[in-house]
Amino acid sequence: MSDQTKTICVLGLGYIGLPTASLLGTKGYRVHGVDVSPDVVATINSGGIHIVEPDLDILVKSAVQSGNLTAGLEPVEADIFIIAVPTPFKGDHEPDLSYVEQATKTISQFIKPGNLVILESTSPIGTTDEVVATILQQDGHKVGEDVYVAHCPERVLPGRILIELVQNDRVVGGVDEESTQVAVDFYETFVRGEVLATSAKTAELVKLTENAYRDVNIAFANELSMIAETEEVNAWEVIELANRHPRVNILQPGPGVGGHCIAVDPWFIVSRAPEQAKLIRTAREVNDSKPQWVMAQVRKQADRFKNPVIGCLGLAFKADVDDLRESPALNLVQQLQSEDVGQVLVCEPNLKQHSEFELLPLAEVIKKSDIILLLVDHKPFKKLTATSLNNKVVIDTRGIVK
Ligand code: SAJ
Repeated sequence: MSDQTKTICVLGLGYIGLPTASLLGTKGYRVHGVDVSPDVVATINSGGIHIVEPDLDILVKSAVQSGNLTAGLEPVEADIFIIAVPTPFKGDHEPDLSYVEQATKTISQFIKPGNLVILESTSPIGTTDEVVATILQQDGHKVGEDVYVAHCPERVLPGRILIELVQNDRVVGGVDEESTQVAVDFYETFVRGEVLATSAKTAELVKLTENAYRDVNIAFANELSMIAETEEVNAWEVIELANRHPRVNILQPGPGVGGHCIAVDPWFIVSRAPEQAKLIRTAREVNDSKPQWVMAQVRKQADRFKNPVIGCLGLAFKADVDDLRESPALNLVQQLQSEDVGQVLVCEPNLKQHSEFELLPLAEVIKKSDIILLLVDHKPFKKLTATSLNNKVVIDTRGIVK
């Protein structure tokens, strides 16, 4: 059987599962996507999407119209199963693997000899073997003999998902050599980057390392921005000039680190190696403390007004997405509201509505506010200039107002 006549079942139709399922659908595979939300399933079956991501609407529509992508609440038999469910943390930053366990149990009854099971969810070291392979084995499947299990962590950047899904190199680690090879062969059918073979455990740590590395580097920028503010110098100018050194490349400060990846994954390393992971833990703490520092800045400015109106620009966790998960911007706006620091007005151009806040047009927020709190570097906000905000107090956490 040629690869493209194979059937694929994708578990989880979120930011990774849906782009992957629709891409594979347009590459000729017959794909069935599974999600626990009836609304998500209905939206996709009608050719629509429930998340904001450039060009995803076109891809999903085309995959659904060709008949190669269907969605449902239950899995179906398939040649390849891809698990792309969330791996959040719970309690004191301990990994919550219940979605991976549940997904594995759900597909177990549909698995036949010759099938390949891939875990794409970012996972703590050992998950592919100790959770996925172990559950399948307990259910009577002969992992390594006639069922192949591998980890291939997703590494796409929200906002560039469809480009990076194809162009990025992929790291593929099986629970045994044959599983690795079968999974590598599959990814090579649609990835233009290199597909790099390793073990499942190494692939797990590679992925966590990538996000911890970025977190540590953002923490450096955030720490620097707080130092610069105390010294009354512009942190972004410092960084721009320091980056003119051939071996320096500092990232950008912001109101904190959000999203379901970078703010979460480093904890998977810390929880497994608490003694050794000192720098990784500190970076997490620095980034997590940044919203409180911004909060203090807003309070200080708000004290200058009798009835301050605070215009908050952006709720999403980063530029040009609608994703609110772990968003420092959203947390800050919620805190400003609950602590009654002033009247809060909100503009979030990537959302149609929000359950807690009325979303207003940018011009209206600017006109009515005393303080402009710039939280996300969305494209429309990048056009703002000091002149257009001339009589306002501006707290620019992203350093974008010219
Ligand atoms: N951020 C800054 N300053 C920066 C860069 C980012 O404050 O210079 C903030 C963003 O505003 C955001 C957070 O960090 O709140 C994370 O944003 P991001 O763009 O760095 O990363 P994500 O979470 O969108 O995607 C990351 C990517 N990982 C790496 O770049 C190493 C992506 O490739 C992964 O696939 C993704 O995590 C994931 O799913 O794990």
